[in-house]
Amino acid sequence: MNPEQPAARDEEPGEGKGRPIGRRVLLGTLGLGVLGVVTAPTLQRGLESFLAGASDKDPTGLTDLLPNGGGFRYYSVTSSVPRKTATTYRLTVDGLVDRPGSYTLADLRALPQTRLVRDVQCVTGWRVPGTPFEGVRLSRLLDAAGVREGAGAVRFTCFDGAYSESLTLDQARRADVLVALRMQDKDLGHAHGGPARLYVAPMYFYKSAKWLSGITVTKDVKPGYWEERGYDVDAWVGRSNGRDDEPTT
Ligand SMILES: Nc1nc2c(c(=O)[nH]1)N[C@H]1C(S)=C(S)[C@@H](COP(=O)(O)O)O[C@H]1N2
Ligand SMILES: [Mo]
Repeated sequence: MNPEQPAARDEEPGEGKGRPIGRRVLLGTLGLGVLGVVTAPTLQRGLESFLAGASDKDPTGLTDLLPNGGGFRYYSVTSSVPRKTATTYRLTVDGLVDRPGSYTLADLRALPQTRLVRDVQCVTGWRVPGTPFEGVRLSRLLDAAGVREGAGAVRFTCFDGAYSESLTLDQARRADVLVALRMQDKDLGHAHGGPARLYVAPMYFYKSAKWLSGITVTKDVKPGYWEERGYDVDAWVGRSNGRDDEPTT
């Protein structure tokens, strides 16, 4: 990405940085049999992308059993992401709050869980109907931390070391914004951003930061990874990014 052209849309949210188009075409010719053989992260990424695409056309539903099947594409802006387990995972809450702190996965699981079933819409066009997400309302974590006077936004960071997102405080406090621990009624797997990802139901899926590790209350919105590259901060499905998709909420 050329830093002099921050608004240029030559890089789509979800299209992995530097992944050549040719790879997808190549993988398409290899077929599904290669799954057990390919382990390199970048190849795996391209492969999962191919499989997700294949699942759209698979009447048997067999590819739904494969990583990120069921219509989802696997997206990461980094070529590899460290794995975090129930033992090593931490979610910190800091910034303009009275009680900064850190949650383990067990801490998050012990809080009241909210389950939402909504469509998922990526700004590149793919949509997955009726997907259950379950986790802790972000508003609960903000209330527990005690948001200070003068705060206006929330910034999210990820343990992939690169991705970030932001919401206004009003958006962050919506009842349909979760720190999700489960997706499709299963614990969130690594590929989908586990152990915990953000889930912003009414917005394009790039707002739903995977591998969530930090929640920082700030004064103003700081544009996230894709927003620095030209995508809308207020990413309402159907009312942003020049798109007219059916809203997801
Ligand atoms: N950390 C991180 N979160 C991310 C992304 C990413 O590259 N890194 N991609 C975003 C985009 S553009 C989409 S469409 C979804 C994809 O989620 P999935 O891989 O579970 O399908 O994650 C969003 N959250
Ligand atoms: Mo996306």
